[in-house]
Amino acid sequence: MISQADDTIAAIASPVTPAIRGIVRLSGFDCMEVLRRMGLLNDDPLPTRSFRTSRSLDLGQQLGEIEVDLLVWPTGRSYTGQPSAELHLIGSLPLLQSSLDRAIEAGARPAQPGEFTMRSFLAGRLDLTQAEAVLGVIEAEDRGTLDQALSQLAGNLSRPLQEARSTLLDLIADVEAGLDFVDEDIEFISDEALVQRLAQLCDQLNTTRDQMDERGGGSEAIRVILRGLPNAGKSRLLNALTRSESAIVTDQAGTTRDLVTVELVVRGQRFLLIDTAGIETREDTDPEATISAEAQRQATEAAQNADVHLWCMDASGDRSFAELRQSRLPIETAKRSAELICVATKRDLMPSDWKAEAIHADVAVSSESGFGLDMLLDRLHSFAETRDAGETGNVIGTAARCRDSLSSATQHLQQAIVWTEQSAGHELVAAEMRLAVEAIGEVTGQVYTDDILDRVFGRFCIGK
Ligand SMILES: Nc1nc2c(ncn2[C@@H]2O[C@H](COP(=O)(O)OP(=O)(O)OP(=O)(O)O)[C@@H](O)[C@H]2O)c(=O)[nH]1
Ligand SMILES: [Mg+2]
Repeated sequence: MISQADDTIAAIASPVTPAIRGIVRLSGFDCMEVLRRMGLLNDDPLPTRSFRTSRSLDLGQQLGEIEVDLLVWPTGRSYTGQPSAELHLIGSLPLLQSSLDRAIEAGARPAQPGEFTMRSFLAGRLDLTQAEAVLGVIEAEDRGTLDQALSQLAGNLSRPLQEARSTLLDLIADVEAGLDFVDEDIEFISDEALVQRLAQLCDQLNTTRDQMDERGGGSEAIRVILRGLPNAGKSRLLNALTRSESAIVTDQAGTTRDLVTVELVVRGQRFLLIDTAGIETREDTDPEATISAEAQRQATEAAQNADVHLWCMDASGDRSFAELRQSRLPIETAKRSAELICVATKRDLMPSDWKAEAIHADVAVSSESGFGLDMLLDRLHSFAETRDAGETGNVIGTAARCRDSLSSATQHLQQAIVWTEQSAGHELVAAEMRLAVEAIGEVTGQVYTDDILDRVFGRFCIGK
């Protein structure tokens, strides 16, 4: 991806749904030449500043000539740090597509996902955390994520890290300068002062990492809600999974009223299991009607924020998941990224050759014998892994990546402190400090590998 970072790329940069206006974006070294070949610019010398003008673009026999608003950044002073342009036209897909085709005929190449943003990053316009934030803004599903992405874009995350990095570079300079004068016993910084400064930096990095966690990074617990009819065995399943007696279990339908939330950690991944009242509607004349209605309201509200829905059904009953699955009713009002897992409960009450598929369930479990609980935990864990891989939570991707790098940075700093305290020699101390600088740099993009770049930019949509 990096080797060809200055050829001219083009893409439709607006949503490909009908809209009033649509945008075709171009960027690259010979972008102005491409515009000339498209008949949008003549041979006159261009101004050095960006400009906007109206032009007509010939889209061939069928579509004819259309009016476009042309925005041009003739020099490197653009978002991508390269000569760039945007064609604003009516947001009809055939027109946008033909305009793009014209650009490609004129020498541009179709852009890869994220390629515009990557160029911006390579030009030093954005650091990696900001680039991921752009992705966050593009993909933000809800208000909270959007705010988070925007504040990240504003450098909320990268600024303290840039500062820490530059302080650390200054300190390295002091330590290394001392190495040159080691025979003359000249010290640029005393060991005590160095240890103190390194410890401060560790604190600073830890604070940034904690802030990231608070903002809902990779360690954010996955909310798993247990739902189903009364007596389906939800509460007992919660207890079995968490090896606790957190929820009351009885053979009476309608036992659970309040939400019961218990934390569960599976191989390092945090989950919040939420037990709910069984789904029911009571007659108004029922003395329990008000309590029941409130319990239902709480359960529905919790369901809207859940990431995983464990829909429980008694295997020994005569119901099946077939209809539920088809209607997707259980997660109709849930988050777009929510996952539905259909759980057949009370497996121990069924013959040994009975299979979960008999009632179209994903897994069969028994809270009595423990059957299937591991399989269910595996399902939850793999959901967490896919989510962290960035398929649904892009800001989480940043946070997880940053957390690893920051942990590695603090480890190196701590090692530098140990070497200093043991008077192990300033060469070793400086080497650890350099490793810490690299680790911080991975976050802010000063040091980057193709692997990281591909991970970050590969997730963008084309045209961004
Ligand atoms: N044999 C057997 N009984 C179970 C199992 N799971 C639950 N039960 C029984 O089924 C009854 C209902 O269990 P609960 O866990 O309270 O059911 P619930 O879905 O929480 O019910 P509500 O809170 O009323 O909605 C209890 O008598 C449990 O002991 C199981 O795996 N095997
Ligand atoms: Mg219950």
